[in-house]
Amino acid sequence: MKTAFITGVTGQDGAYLAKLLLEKGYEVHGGVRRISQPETTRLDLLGVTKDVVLHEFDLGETNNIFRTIDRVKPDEFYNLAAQSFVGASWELPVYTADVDGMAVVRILDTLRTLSPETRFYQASTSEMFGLVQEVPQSETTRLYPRSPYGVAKVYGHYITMNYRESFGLHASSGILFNHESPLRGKEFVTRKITLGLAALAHGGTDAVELGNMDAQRDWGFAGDYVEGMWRMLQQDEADDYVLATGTTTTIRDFFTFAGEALGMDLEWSGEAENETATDKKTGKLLMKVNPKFYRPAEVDLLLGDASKARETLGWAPKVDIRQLAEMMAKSDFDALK
Ligand code: NDP
Ligand code: GDR
Repeated sequence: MKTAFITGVTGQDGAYLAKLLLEKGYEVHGGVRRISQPETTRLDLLGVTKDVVLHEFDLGETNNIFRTIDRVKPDEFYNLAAQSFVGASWELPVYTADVDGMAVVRILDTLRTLSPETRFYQASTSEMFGLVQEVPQSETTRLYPRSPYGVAKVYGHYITMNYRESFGLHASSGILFNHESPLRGKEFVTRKITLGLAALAHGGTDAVELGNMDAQRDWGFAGDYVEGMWRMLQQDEADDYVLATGTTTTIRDFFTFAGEALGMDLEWSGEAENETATDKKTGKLLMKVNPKFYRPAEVDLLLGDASKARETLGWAPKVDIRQLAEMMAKSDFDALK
């Protein structure tokens, strides 16, 4: 039986990956940080909490990482934990640098010392591409991060590559484009939209307030993406791979797809700070722009080229953007019943 350790097991991807690895017969260990109220909601929703061995774990704590790896010595180590909200990274730049950047070398250096046979996965991100250099973006696209989060993740990405090249560790980075699900954190735009629309569909009156409606994202389903992570660690050679759908969508269009999934008929009017959406059927205001959600620097367009993952890993996403919007909107609608 193989053993895996997942940092960030309580997060969206951690929960889906834990379920996938359990189904594949792994012994799954996960890192949980100490907070005032232990939170295993996502693992509970997937019905796997009791099957995961949980360890007290914090990315900021070098000796804790050292002891945990010494105890578990996993066959595979997935580093999914992070301060993952781009918007918060301008308010928490030093913390984000430590947790999303420095922590990666804490783990890699411990693996090098204690468990060099362990295969390592780093959660890199399309946010590293930042200011558009080319479209679509692939493993060879120049990096130009636009947020403290993106900058920290670039360090994590390059130090993973460096430990692979310096010490021969089986260390891979997945450059994942945005992936969502009903388990997505409520602060991310897709979930904020589907939660807000579900409440409006149930008779609520609070329009969803959003920022930049023109940003474009390549959105896939988290369940598909964790399968790609696992496939990367099954290769004989470690490498870096983009996972993406190859389709990009504006925030506005995602909003429309989610609204339509709940039976709404959207009408858009105004521009920029004055943009609004209403439901033609009821006349209800569904969305208004609030500039407080604009970011100091924006990533305007993400569109990924996942040919390498398709050809080498045999990986392909199964859920398209309309299916994803519908899945999330209906899940939130049902949960509010
Ligand atoms: P989530 O925000 O849902 O989960 C983050 C996890 O990290 C949570 O389990 C959280 O714990 C944990 N965590 C945060 N800080 C620490 C810390 N100091 N020590 C230990 N654990 C900590 O993120 P996702 O599941 O969406 O993303 C997983 C990874 O993939 C992240 O690294 C993210 O940056 C990256 N990524 C995500 C993409 C996406 O679209 N989802 C795309 C590309 C990359 P707690 O539950 O206590 O908060
Ligand atoms: P992102 O996701 O920054 O791409 O990072 P997010 O959903 O936060 O933003 C996507 C785009 O939507 C615009 N936007 C808003 N965003 C939020 N959160 N709230 C709003 O009200 C709002 N209005 C418009 C944003 O400006 C942005 O352009 C996610 C995270 O999962 C990262 O961890 C991961 O690395 C990247 O995806 C790939």
